Amino acid sequence: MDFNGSDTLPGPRAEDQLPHTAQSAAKIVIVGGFGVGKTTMVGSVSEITPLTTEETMTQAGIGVDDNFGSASKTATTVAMDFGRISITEQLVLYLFGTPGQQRFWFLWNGLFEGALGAVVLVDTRRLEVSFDVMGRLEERGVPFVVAVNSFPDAPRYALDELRTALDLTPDIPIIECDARRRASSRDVLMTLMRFLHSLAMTGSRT
Ligand SMILES: Nc1nc2c(ncn2[C@@H]2O[C@H](COP(=O)(O)OP(=O)(O)O)[C@@H](O)[C@H]2O)c(=O)[nH]1
Ligand SMILES: [Mg+2]
Repeated sequence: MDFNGSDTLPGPRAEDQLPHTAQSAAKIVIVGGFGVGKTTMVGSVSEITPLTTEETMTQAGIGVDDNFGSASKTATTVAMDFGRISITEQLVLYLFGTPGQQRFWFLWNGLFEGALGAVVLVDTRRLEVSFDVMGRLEERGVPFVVAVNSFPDAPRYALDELRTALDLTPDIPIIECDARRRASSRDVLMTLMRFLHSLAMTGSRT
């Protein structure tokens, strides 16, 4: 980056300014296994240019990151994705896409701090990855919904079959999505917001 010899950082861009009507903000995390579509989802739904820390996969990741089913993927998020979406004129969500790879779990404690809820993105070719992620959310008492990202070559199951396979209790919402589509990703977030609202109404947390 060229700072023209100045040691000051560029100021915020106009598109990054919060609407003046915004009154409350919530932190939402988007978690899931490697290559499941977290960066894609944050990118498709964010109203600001998302920040993404990606690095080209190196030898260091080979054999460590389970690459099955994502052979064409050459970049992986090492830190996180960050985006923002206004749900209403008053409510703004800050989105944090977090790596599911085991070697980045040390980042998780901080990333979950203050999170209102989570979206667990699931790839039906690698359901087993989701168990660890969901277990960690449960440990930390972060409520979540499950979004099944429909890849064309992934086996398709009925949602209640997936609910059973993932061992989800009946109250946890599970929906299909296409993380590349803004409307679909937005639906996922709205499902989470409705779920959080219903938990607040009943006074319970998962
Ligand atoms: N067909 C299809 N491809 C997707 C979808 N979401 C993501 N992808 C592709 O899957 C690859 C991995 O997605 P990425 O967002 O980088 O995964 P991440 O590791 O979870 O951040 C990319 O090449 C995306 O273009 C989806 O809903 N459908
Ligand atoms: Mg990513």
